[in-house]
Formats: sequence, C-alpha cells, structure tokens
Amino acid sequence: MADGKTPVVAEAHQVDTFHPPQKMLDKHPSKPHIGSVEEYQQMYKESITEPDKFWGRMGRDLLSWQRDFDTVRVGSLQNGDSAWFVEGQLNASYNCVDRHAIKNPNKVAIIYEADEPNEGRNLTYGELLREVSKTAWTLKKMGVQKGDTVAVYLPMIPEAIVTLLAIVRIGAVHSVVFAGFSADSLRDRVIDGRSKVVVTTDEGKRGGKLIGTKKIVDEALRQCPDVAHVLVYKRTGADIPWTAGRDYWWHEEVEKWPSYIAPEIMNAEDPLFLLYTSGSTGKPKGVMHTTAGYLLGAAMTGKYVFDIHDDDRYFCGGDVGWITGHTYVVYAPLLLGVSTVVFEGTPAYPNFSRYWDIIDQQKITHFYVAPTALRLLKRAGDDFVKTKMSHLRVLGSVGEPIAAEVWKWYFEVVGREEAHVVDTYWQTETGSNVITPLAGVTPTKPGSASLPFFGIEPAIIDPVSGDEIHGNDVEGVLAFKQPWPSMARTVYGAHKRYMETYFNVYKGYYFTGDGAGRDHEGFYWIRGRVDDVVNVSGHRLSTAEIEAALIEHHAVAEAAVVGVSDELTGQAVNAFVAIKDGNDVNDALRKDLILQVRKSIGPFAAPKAVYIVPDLPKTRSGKIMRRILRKILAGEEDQLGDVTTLSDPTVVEKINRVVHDAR
Ligand code: 6R9
Repeated sequence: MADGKTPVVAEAHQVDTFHPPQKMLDKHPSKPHIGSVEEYQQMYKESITEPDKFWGRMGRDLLSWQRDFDTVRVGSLQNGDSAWFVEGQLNASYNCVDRHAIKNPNKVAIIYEADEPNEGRNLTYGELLREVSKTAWTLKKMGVQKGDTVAVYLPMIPEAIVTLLAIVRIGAVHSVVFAGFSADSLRDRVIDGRSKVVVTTDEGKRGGKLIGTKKIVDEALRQCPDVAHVLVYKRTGADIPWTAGRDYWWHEEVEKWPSYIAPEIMNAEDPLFLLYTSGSTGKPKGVMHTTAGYLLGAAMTGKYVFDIHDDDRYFCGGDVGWITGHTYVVYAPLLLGVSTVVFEGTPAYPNFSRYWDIIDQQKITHFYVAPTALRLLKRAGDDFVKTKMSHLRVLGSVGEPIAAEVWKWYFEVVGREEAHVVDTYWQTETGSNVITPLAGVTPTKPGSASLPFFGIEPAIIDPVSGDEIHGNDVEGVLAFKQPWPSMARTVYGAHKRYMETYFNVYKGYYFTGDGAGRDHEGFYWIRGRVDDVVNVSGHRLSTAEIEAALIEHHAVAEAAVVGVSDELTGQAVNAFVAIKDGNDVNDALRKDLILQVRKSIGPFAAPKAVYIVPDLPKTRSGKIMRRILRKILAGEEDQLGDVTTLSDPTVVEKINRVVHDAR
C-alpha cells in the first residue's frame, strides 16, 4: 500500500476505543435516534439485504412528497444507471423550508456569523420562505426556466443559502463555484455547465480581507457569451464595474416580487445540482446529483450520523463552494428543520478563538470541520479555547484523515470529553457520509472512520489483481458493492467519463479512488487517494490540473506536480518544472509560475515549492515517473527502485541536486 504506512494489524492493537461519553448522553435532549450498536447492526443488515423495504420506509419518513413512488430503485453499478424513487415527485426547497415555515415560522433557520463578530443576524424559517420566494421570482423573471443551470459565485452569507433554495424552487439546477476560484476556473465551469445566469456579490469579506467577486465574474464572463444576466448582492458597497442590461442589483429586483411562489413539482430523478470536482485528468468534472436520492442522503445522515434533534443548533465550518457546505451547511440541517450557522469568516480572525466563541455564544450542539483547521488551532495553543461550549454533543471531522493526536485534542480540549467525535468519510460523488460513526452509538478509534452507513456495502480490493479481499485485517483500495440513494448520477455532459472513473475500474463496483484498510474488528481506516488527486487543507486538487496551469506559462516546457505530506495542510503541492531554452532561472520566474497557478485555478492551489529542473524523469515511452519525484522529496533516494527504464537515468541525480540546493 501507500508509502511508509504502518500495517493495519499493528495499528489496530495500539489504538484505544472511545465509547460515546456518558456526559454527552446526560445532556442529550432525549436519547439518540438509534439506541445501541445492535440496533445499528440490525438496521444496517436490513439496508443491505432488503434495500427496497428499508429505503422505501426512510424515503417516506424523512421527505415530503407531492406524489408517492412505487419503485424504490432500479439500475445497477455495472451499468451506471441507478435511479431511486422513480415515480416520486417533490421539491427540495419545499422540503427544506415550507414544511418547517408552516409549522414553526419563528424558528431560527439561519444563524449568520459575519466576518466581523457581532455583525451577524438570524433568519427564521418564515423569513427564509419569503426571501427564497422573492429570489425565485427574480430568477424566473430573468429568464431562468426549469432545467436551466444557474452558476453561484458567492461568499458565505445567508443569501448563498437563499440563492440555492430559490434556484431549486423553480426547478433549476445550481452550480456553485467556490468563491476562491480564479476567473479562468469560473469561466470553465460556467461554460461546461451551460449556466445562463450568475449570482454573485459586489465583494466578499473574509478574515478582514476583501475579495473582488464581481470583478472576477466580469473577467470570467468575457468569454461566456451564453450568460444573459448577473444578479449582484450588495455586500460591501464597493464601487464596481457594471454592464447595463446584463447586471441587476439583488436588492432592487427582489423587492418587486411577491413573498410567495409555489414550488415547481420535480421528478425524483430531476437534477438538483452540479458541483465541479477534481479528478485524475486536467479537466474538472461536473458531478451531477439528483433530487430525491441526494436529499434523502442528507436528511438520513443528519438524523443518524449527527443525531440531530429538533432544538439543535448546527455549525458546519465548510464553505458552500464544496460538497460539505452543500450537504451539511444547507441541506441536512434545513431538511431536519433545525438552525444552521452560515459563517463568513476564518477560524483565525479576529483571533484563534473565533470558532469557540461562536459555539459558546450561539449554544451550538454540533460542530463539523476539516482536520486542517483543527491542526491550525491546536498549534495556536489551548489558551485560545477559553469558552465552555457546554451545549456541544457532537464534533465532526471531514475531508481528510485525522491524526490520532489531533482527534484526541478535539475530544479533550474542544469537547472536554463531553462530546462524541465522528470522523466522517465521504466524497462529492457520494453526496453524504458513507463510512462514519453514528453519534451517541458507535464506539470510535481515533483515525478510523469506523463503520459503513446504511446501504453502503464496502469492499477492499486488491489493486493488482482487481479481486475483492474478504475477511478482516486487510488492506487495499476502497469500493462499494451496491448503489445508494445519494450517489452521483453522472458527470455532466461526460457520462462516459463517469463510467470510466467510477464503474469500469472494477466491474460491478463503485471505485472511490481511496486506499483503505479494514482492521480486525471490521473498522475502516482511510489511507488517502491512490490516484493523482492531492488533498491540501481538505481541498481536493488534481495534479494534472495544476500541471496544465503551469504549462500555460510561456517559459515552461514540461511540468510534473506531486503531493507531499505537510504538517499543517495535510498535503502540499510541489511542482517540478523544466524550462524552455533561453529563459533565465531565478526567483522571479519561480514566483511567476506560482502566480500562473493562482491565476489559472485559485490561490488555494498554489505550489508550496517550485523546483526548476533540467528535465523530468520519464520512461522511454515518455511517461513522467512522479513516483521518483515523490521519493526524492521524501529523502528516500535509496529506495527509487529500478531507474534503468528511464530514458535518461542521470536526470535523477540532477533533480536530487536541485532539491537539496533549494532546502
Ligand atoms: C467530503 C469531501 C473526497 C476525498 C476522499 C478522501 C478524502 C474525505 C475523509 C477523507 C479520510 C475522512 N476524505 N473525508 N479521508 N478521512 N473522514 O471531502 O469530499 O472534496 O470530494 O473529497 O477526501 O480522499 O476521496 P471531496
């Protein structure tokens, strides 16, 4: 398996098992939705052996339908044609807003924590329904029709949630682009998704810094002739460029329209959203999720993984630009009718206590964040964790493996041993948590995502033979054997790529792209990606995409990008670049190359180191051997293996020298 990993057998004997803390159960408003591990096992068994019965019941229990379904599921992993609740009809915004607004209009839906502390506000379910309706009217009047795609380039403000729900209320499809992506990336996603309208702000505000969102949209749209309109929410009041006839101010438009619009009735399998994610090729994939299955995954995991109850106050620190924000800032908490925090800022602004202050002041019961933020805050020091946060029952982790010492810090220092830590493994493509403890139920081992969620039947596959490895104490790559409701249905406009990436690698299985072990007790340990994807601060990046960005630079002949482990960000991007003759190699060039990546993808993808080398290690057929670059960076030159297959074996020594000189 992956380089330098301890075998799972040894690991399994050293780790402690943590049971849901008694203090968490003592402060519970009633009792966890699932009573015991045995009850989980029994429900799990039913979900695997009688999926129609299980999911039919769950679908009817958790979602409100305009029309009931007859068929729970059709299709197979083999054919990549899974469909769920096929005759059913429903609307996502009705499920997230109306049904709660009818019963409980004054209940808080959104807790907005602005970048500056104390500048936030709350929105009730009643207010949310009115805001969503007016915005839905506005989009409709701008020409958005059922089935159209609307691109969303918004910071973390309540209007981001309002926008998503307004889009799906009228049967359109949202395509959120993280507001840290560059104009080029935004352009590519707008074009690929065929977006007709873009929603943005004049500027964004994060960690005390301003982000010129509208300017970036303008630059992107220069090459997007099919975008008819831009809806602009005024966040800071900055002076911004304006294209009359195309651009509209949010506040001027929404006040024209009534505060109720009937939700469009959608089929269960109508698309709900596109979300672009990185794969092993240079071009990002527009992962498509459909309505009922996705919503059920969000609601189910909200209820059973996080054990959400009616009066809970849920805070997921993810950005709505990524899947975590979609499922756990927006859909899961709102489907369950609880209050969700929209946090505009960063964990370090105005100081490292910001998360803890929010949790304490807002009486947060559930907190969910990526280990990268925890590493930063752990390093900042325990003195910043001053507040009691006495309402916390569940602490979630997501996006990357969490090291045991960070897990323990989360449990002991943040949670004061009164909250259950749930390390949730999932992906953009899975829609919702797939391997995860259930809060209040599952015993946990720091660093293990533990056991499969309902309907998920994991398989560990030998990557060499392609055969499934049965039994415990095994190591391989992770795949799933059965379809589940919230799995992605296609890659937009590239169904062939969907089949090749997920279903044709191991026939009959969904392939996750991750390495994993199953220990002696059947617990899963996620090892990380086995493809060309790097995980920097929980952001999923493709090495091929960064290489493509570097090659756009006039001086670059060839580029190879690898991920190396990094104390703070989990992994960091390191680039090896061969320069065309006639260019000077100096720091200015290195800086320029980093700028090139920032411009082409976004600041978060910038390489931490750029090594300018005379040539890259290549096989005689021209394939770049990234494995060798990884070994050199890890200082394992003695473990390079056979280099005689390289077209020029002497390049290894030359690259080695460049790396050593730079350090
Ligand atoms: C939700 C999300 C997916 C990739 C995934 C894996 C890594 C996510 C993890 C984890 C270890 C966990 N990953 N959760 N690794 N433990 N609890 O992050 O989606 O951005 O699509 O990334 O993230 O490598 O394949 P996405």
